[in-house]
Amino acid sequence: MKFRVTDEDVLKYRERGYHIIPQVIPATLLKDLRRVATKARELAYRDHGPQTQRLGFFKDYADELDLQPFREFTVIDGLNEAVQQLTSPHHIVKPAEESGLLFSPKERPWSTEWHRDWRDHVLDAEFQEHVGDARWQEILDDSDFFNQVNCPLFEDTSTWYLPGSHRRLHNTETEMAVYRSTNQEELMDEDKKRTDEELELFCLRYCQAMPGAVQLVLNPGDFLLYRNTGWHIGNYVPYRDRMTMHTHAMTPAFNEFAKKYHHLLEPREASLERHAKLGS
Ligand SMILES: O=C(O)CCC(=O)C(=O)O
Repeated sequence: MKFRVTDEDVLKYRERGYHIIPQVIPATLLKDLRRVATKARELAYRDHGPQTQRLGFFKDYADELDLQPFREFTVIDGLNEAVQQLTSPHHIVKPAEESGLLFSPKERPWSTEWHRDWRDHVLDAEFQEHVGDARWQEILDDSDFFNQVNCPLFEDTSTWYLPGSHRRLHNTETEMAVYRSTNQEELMDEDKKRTDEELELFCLRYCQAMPGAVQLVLNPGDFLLYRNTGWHIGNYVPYRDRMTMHTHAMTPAFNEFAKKYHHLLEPREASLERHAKLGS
């Protein structure tokens, strides 16, 4: 096997909810990816405003972006085998055309709220109607679902994660107190109450307030796989040159789930887009 994954890594991935495979991107591909990611960042700022944190679905940009390096990323020799070792033989890294990149903002710091993907982004009534607690617990326990990837082209310390939270149906009181201590408007300083430095430190303190959370330190080409049903957060500063491949390890079951319920996430996506534009 090209990238080493031990039995202990597999066990830890199940328990903690994240694992980093070091340096999966070879140097020549890293150079090509940095070149196209720089162009992609311009397009992201152009289309979603200077405070945006992502560009998704490269296939929508096929006329403007050279997609070849992204295609090469998804089929890096030995990568799917390493992911499958950590998860199951039917996991596969999502095709590049359907993937995206995460960026640093151009103008001001900001952070997302602490969140657990999917459950926190759909309305309660719709969640109960379409999924419900019992099915959700099965999904949390099933590693076929929600395996997200961050793979940075430059050093990246933006992502924080709370190990072991990915399989819990309910949050603790302390976690909810941290979550409720602020909101997205304040974390983006929409009222422009803070200087850039005050805002940066405010966001950092909010990340640090989550008990047991770890700041993930990713070097160029490191491949972070994480169950994004665990508490996590992205904390952004313009001085960090962030360009991070952002994708998923997919399975047939997760594909089906994502397609079936994609419409439930639309209000959340519209809200992030609105915040990114307001924040600029
Ligand atoms: O920027 C990050 O690393 C986190 C992104 C995030 O929170 C998400 O995709 O749900």
